[in-house]
Amino acid sequence: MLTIFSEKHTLRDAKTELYGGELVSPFECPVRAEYILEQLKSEKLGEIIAPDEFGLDPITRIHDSDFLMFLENCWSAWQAEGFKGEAIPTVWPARGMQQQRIPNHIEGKMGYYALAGETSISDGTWQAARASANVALTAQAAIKNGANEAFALCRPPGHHAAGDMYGGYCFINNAAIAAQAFIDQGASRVAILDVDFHHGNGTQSIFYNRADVMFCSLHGDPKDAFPHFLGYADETGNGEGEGFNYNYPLGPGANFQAWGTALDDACKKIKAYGPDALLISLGVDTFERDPISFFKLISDDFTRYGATIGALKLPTLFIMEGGYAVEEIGINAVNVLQGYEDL
Ligand code: Q9C
Ligand code: ZN
Repeated sequence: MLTIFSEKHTLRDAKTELYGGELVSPFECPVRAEYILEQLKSEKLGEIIAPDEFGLDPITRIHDSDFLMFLENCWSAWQAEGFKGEAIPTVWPARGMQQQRIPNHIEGKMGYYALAGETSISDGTWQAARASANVALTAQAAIKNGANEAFALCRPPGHHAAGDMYGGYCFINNAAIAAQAFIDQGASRVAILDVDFHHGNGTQSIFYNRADVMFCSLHGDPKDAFPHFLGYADETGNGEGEGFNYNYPLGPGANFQAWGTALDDACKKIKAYGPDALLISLGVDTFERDPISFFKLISDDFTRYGATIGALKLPTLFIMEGGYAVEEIGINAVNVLQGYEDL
């Protein structure tokens, strides 16, 4: 399998994450990508290439330009205030307050564009997010040009980022821009299967009113898990998009039996939809020893579900999302790709 990887992921190297009332070293850290890369090499999965530069056009198909300008300028505006730490929001447009007017002050802007407060913005964040988007777009182009599958080793991840919001370690929605690229190049239907432990709220919201991109997500029940405010089973799409969004929330302790049953159902939906391409938002934070998640998949389960995805026999673009048990992140991610290939 062809892998796309950019060294520029290291530019995303925040020092702080607001977690349990403390500023801790971020779970979403550079070594994650390095472990995956090492495992790809030692398992000889195939060629690993650097991304091409696609510019902002395919990104603005999904994200608002004012939001992208905010991401680009946030760190310098924050520093200009003389703040000593990394950029973290402290105020939001909560219930009953103004939702439409974007403040001038960086503290107001942070709250306007942030969907959560754990994700610090710092020097290099924007550059790494851009490189991550280029990784996804390069993999998409490879499939468009005839490859049957590709792995976009994206970092930072993307599935929590909405059209105008960042958070949950995500800034640009890599899966969404790749799906949109397929559509813009002539695909009639694209399916996104999100197997990250967390609900892909950004991807869901981006395509919620559309029938040309189906979204299916298996995740920790929002009653109990981040992002808490989206991902319920009764969110099935809106307008033309009704019937093209499927959520499979699962409770604490879900093992492969429960998770695999949900996967089989999602795969049935995808098969019936008959997409031209399949995107997998590949988070491996479903692993039993993930430090911030509560599913109980073991490493062999990742191989098993890779084969289930392969059985769909669709052109498939794997896009890296979460996974924070760094020691095993490479094994678990590459197991999915090998399960897919060895089918
Ligand atoms: N107590 C991704 O996997 N905070 N993002 C969770 C847990 C945010 C995860 C707090 C988790 C974001 C791409
Ligand atoms: Zn996740």
